[in-house]
Amino acid sequence: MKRIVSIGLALTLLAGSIAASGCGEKDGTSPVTETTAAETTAPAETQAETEPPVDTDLQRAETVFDAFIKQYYDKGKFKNADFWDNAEIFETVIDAYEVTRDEKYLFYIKEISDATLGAYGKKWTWNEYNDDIMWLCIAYSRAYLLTGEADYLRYAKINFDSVWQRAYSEDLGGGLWWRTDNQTKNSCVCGPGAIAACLLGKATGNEEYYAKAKLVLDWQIENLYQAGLGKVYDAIDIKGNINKWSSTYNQGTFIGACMLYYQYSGDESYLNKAKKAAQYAMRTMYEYGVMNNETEGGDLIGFKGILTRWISRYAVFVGDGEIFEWLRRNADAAWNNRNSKNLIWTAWGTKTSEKIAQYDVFGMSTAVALFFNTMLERELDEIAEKK
Ligand code: 7K2
Repeated sequence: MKRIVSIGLALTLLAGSIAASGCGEKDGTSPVTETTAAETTAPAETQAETEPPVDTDLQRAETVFDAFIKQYYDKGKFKNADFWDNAEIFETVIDAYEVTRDEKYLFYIKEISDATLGAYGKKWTWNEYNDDIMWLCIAYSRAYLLTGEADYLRYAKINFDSVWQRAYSEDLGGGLWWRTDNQTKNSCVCGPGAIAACLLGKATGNEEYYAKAKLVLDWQIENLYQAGLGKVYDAIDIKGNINKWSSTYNQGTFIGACMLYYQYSGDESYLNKAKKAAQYAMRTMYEYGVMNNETEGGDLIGFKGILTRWISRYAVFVGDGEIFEWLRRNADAAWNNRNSKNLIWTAWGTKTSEKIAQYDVFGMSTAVALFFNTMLERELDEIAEKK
């Protein structure tokens, strides 16, 4: 029987105060006929009294993680993952460690870091996409905050400082350029840039990083955010044309950036914006339903894992059970739609085909993030028990 993990997790990173262990059981019934070893549960009467109950949430998370690794992982590299896919799949593995504190994930973090540095070097500014570099800065900052490995902080800091230098400008009133051709300023670089800055502020104690986070976030709020709705717009071009499309990843990083900046500043207006943006995603974009879109192209397919990361941490921080109800609905649907290899495509409301060649690794990673991030709900249970 698998052990129940002790979960002293996200809030060490986010608020730094709550350490918890939890082992609540949740239903994981599945229509898939074959039974895997991981699903087998001893009947209650045959369970030794001293044995802990089976942790279904953890089993599901580990089952999809193991299946994903088996299919796509080789010595620190994910099959066919490009720079930003790799950064975000790296973040998903960091989620697994942050949520479970199981040391087995530290092995992957180190191996993925080694492979990432091997493939892309220690300085990533050869990449013309400023957003790509910010995503990897987030991954390395989080890895540092969780492990204390000084090199991780060094790579995050060097690269953030360099990309900030070239990406920040006063054109259009502020904000970060998406690429080095300086044509558009996008939420996909401003949100991650503000998050990376907050994490570096926390990691280094240097308040200048928080000042940078505020600079970018305030500009984004002014230019790429509809305050009434909580809707995050995609981008603005050099002529001032705004692309008002909203997406899970931009809602997610905006929520994360607002929450992190609130945790530093105590300015409630940021927390209110995180709330609005979370509600927009859950209520307006999905009407509390299962996320079953963003299935096209090489980018969209990886977006919703990013939303689960930041909306779950926000929900823990403010104690919002409704968000976890929604995430759990998504997790149940995704689990029930896994294929016989326990792989789950990014359309969580649709059965994953057995013909997996049609799927891209990035889109197969989002459910892994969903399962681990949904486990953060236990923090809420802990808080409720203490009250
Ligand atoms: O246009 C931008 C962004 O505003 C939009 O949300 C998405 C939608 O497309 C690009 S961002 C995608 C980039 C992410 N970084 C790596 C690049 O290779 C990739 O184009 O898809």
